Amino acid sequence: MDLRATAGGVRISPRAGGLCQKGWTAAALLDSPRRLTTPLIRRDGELTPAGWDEALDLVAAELIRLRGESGPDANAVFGGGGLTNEKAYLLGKFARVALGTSQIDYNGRFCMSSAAAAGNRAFGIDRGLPFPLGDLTDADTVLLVGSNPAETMPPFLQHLRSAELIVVDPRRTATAERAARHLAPAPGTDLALALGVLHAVVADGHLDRSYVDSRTIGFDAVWRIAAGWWPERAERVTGVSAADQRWLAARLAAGNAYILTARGTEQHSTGVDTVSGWINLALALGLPGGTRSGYGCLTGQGNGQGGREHGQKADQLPGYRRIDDPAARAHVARVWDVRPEDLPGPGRSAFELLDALGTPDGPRSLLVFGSNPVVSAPHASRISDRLSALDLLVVCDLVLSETAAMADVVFPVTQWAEEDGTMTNLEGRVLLRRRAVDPPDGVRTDLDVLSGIADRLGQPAHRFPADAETVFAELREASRGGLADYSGITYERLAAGERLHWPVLDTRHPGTPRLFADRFAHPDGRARFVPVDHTGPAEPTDAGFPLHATTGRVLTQYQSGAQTRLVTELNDVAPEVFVEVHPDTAARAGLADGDLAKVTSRRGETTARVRCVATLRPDVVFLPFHFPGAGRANLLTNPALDPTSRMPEFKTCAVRIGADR
Ligand SMILES: Nc1nc2c(c(=O)[nH]1)N[C@H]1C(S)=C(S)[C@@H](COP(=O)(O)OP(=O)(O)OC[C@H]3O[C@@H](n4cnc5c(=O)[nH]c(N)nc54)[C@H](O)[C@@H]3O)O[C@H]1N2
Ligand SMILES: Nc1nc2c(c(=O)[nH]1)N[C@H]1C(S)=C(S)[C@@H](COP(=O)(O)OP(=O)(O)OC[C@H]3O[C@@H](n4cnc5c(=O)[nH]c(N)nc54)[C@H](O)[C@@H]3O)O[C@H]1N2
Ligand SMILES: [Mo]
Repeated sequence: MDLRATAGGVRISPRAGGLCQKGWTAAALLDSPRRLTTPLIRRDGELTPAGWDEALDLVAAELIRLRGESGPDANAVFGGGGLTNEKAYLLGKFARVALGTSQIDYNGRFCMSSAAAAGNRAFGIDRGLPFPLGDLTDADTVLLVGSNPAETMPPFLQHLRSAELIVVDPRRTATAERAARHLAPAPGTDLALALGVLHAVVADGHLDRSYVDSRTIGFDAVWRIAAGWWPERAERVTGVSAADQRWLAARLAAGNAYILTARGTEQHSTGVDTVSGWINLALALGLPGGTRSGYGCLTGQGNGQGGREHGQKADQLPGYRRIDDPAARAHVARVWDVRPEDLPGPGRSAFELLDALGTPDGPRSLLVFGSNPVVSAPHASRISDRLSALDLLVVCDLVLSETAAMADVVFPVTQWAEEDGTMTNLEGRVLLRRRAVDPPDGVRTDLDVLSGIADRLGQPAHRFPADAETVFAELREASRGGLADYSGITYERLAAGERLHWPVLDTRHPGTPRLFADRFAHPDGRARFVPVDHTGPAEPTDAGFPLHATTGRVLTQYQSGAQTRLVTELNDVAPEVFVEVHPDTAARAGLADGDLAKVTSRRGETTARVRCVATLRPDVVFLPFHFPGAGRANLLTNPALDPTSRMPEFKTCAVRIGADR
């Protein structure tokens, strides 16, 4: 397909659910006049065009200076779940080897980290779907918890065509509209709901005793807590009726059922425990590892799965290894040809890293690859302040994002159709994308940028190759023997059309589409029930801030909007931030549909256009987070972090709403 022929002509058909990832990020943007095509250096306060050598020399010299003055942790790196596996891998190596810094994390921390941590805890491994996507076609029932795929993953809906859908979401979303039943808990109360339904499973005789006995451990401790969560009590906390909870328990116990979670239930300061609550429910029903049943987490970003496996996380080495595990350090150090003791230890998590920038103990420089935290990080005004306090901010991007606009140096990079690389999809299958079009003149790949800086930092050239397949060959070795083992995957096999789900142990191994068919990944092969209890949002509502604000996405904008806001056909559908409000709540605040409202939390305020939505809970307002400046939903959000995943509480904070005058 000639992508350029479709450029500018992205077709949007929300009703038909026809828009896919390519629609958001691709065609029109390949040709956008807003594409960056030359490096930029800030001079006298202005970003001005510069040559590649000049910009790379400047960055390397500054990194060396800062390291000399303040030590290796003076330099920090922020990556992205949209980067290819090769980029994510090389970025992690670049941080640990070329910079010697422990200070690297990425935006996936804001995305799937809670589900990842809960999956590791229960199953001993984290792969979004531990079964092939196609299995869902045979489902009788699919419970979607905090997921709105009608807007966020339209192509995915085709797999759910024959299933009865049940949606758990405070809002009556486009997905909930298609569902057989919609349960609308108050934001941040999902764990109470999961406990209430688990109580009903046991009390009404749906517990799968033989599965619990043969494939799991820890049920008794979980039941000690769930026993106290009779559905009527859960109803008082969540607003979901006890009858609906009992109905759900019975429905999930009948036939082939899947429980799938996404950001709505995960992006909380209790996100890991909440996902554990849903996994406990799935285990009690005997779903994980069944022939046609299971639990899974729906990934988000282009490479949400692979991006979390190969070392751009603060605590991680390639192959989903832990950076504090001596055996893992020894293996990866061997592949990297460095000494294990020279590898740094774990660094700060995403929000903590951003929040430490430019503080006396924090990093003095930040290199950003594939993220726009000025818009997408919680308590965004605080993050903008921290970025301003840096000695050096370097951003690699295709466009001048809000974060790039603050940078000292900007590098223009290629995007998906213009370069080779692999991505790993939500079912753990590795996909090869070949360069299909020529990049604009003046643009280089992220791998080129890393290679160029590493070279100037004195690294030998072979350590930081710019060729994607060469990087992948090294990634295979680094991942060998790890949980996410890619050692048997080659570009050749992928190009030949093989469908390879990791782990792939050698070049003849067929891959592992169903991870839990016989055993879970803990040494004893059993899944763990994890005792968790409901505590609720970090910031409850009160008289001053009586409403729960929750945030999320709309069909025609992608993420921080840096790309989609530039595509007229997409942007025109939702060109400015809005706030969904129940008509009664709006009336009480003196607001009508179409008015400009001021939404205020303890951290800041956002000005947004009122959309009255009669199906919304009166105690909830919703804002999309795709918009910049004074329209940033993240001016409101609460950076309270989950103790395990360090996920911020994007999905609930206390606000009030009033007229904007
Ligand atoms: N159009 C579009 N598609 C996208 C993206 C995009 O920006 N735009 N981003 C991609 C990425 S990176 C991701 S991570 C995925 C995210 O995909 P989703 O998780 O489907 O998206 P969200 O809109 O963040 O959240 C889903 C729902 O959670 C609900 N919710 C809020 N609070 C709660 C709660 O306490 N409990 C429950 N159960 N639900 C709650 C919201 O009302 C929302 O409808 O989408 C991907 N696809
Ligand atoms: N309030 C609120 N905030 C949220 C969320 C929410 O639900 N509510 N969701 C969170 C989630 S799930 C996510 S994933 C984050 C996403 O938010 P961000 O981390 O900001 O991610 P993007 O907007 O995708 O930013 C990607 C940037 O990288 C650029 N880019 C794209 N591809 C490449 C590439 O290959 N290389 C380089 N160098 N640059 C590239 C794009 O042009 C864009 O400027 O937002 C989080 N923030
Ligand atoms: Mo995400």
